[in-house]
Amino acid sequence: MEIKNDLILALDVMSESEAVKICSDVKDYIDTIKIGYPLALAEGLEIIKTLKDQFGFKVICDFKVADIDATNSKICDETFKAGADAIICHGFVGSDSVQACLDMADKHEKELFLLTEMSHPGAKMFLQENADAIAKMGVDMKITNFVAPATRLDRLSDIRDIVGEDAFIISPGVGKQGGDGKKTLQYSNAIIVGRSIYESENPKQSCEDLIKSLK
Ligand code: NUP
Repeated sequence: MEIKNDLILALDVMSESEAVKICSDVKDYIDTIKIGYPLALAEGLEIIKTLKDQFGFKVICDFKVADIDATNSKICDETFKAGADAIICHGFVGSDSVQACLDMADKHEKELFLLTEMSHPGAKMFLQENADAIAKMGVDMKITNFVAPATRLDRLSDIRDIVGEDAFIISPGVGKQGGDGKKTLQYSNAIIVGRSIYESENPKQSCEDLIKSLK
């Protein structure tokens, strides 16, 4: 996936009007947005098409799909039918659940991102000790897109080693969660940034400043 300025906007705002306002502000700098449950639950899956049609963005749906295989298939099918270019799934549920997501992504000729270790402190409780195995499972399943944390560069580096140079890693946790964008991009292909852009007084300026800081 080609991502302009190696920057994905996490659009966790709670209404279409806020979403459209932020997107209008940053559209010159961004071509890929990530939508999660906050906006999708507030506005419905139609928001995907609305933003794609209005701004021409690629849309990654961060639904952290984590159910049994049959249910994962249905979740992914609906999400791709609604226009998503990619979906994020969890790996801890095991390979059958992840394979269901992968099969549905293939069927729609769209992309799947496998979440390995999460970026927040709580990820150390259960997820961290299994994250390498999750990444390895992804490699064995021929998955090429991964999500790994900007908040722990040592772990991001470990995960890069496991998935290999040709894999595509996107990393949340820059800005509000404490991660550094430029350092993250030593290991990652793109950063995911939410609040430090959409909560800013001037999202356009924040975006511009952030992109400068990555160079
Ligand atoms: O490990 C993860 N950490 C994380 O923050 C996996 C994620 N998908 N996210 C998401 O990235 C989170 O739900 C939010 O949408 C975004 C980070 O936003 P912010 O901390 O920059 O506001």
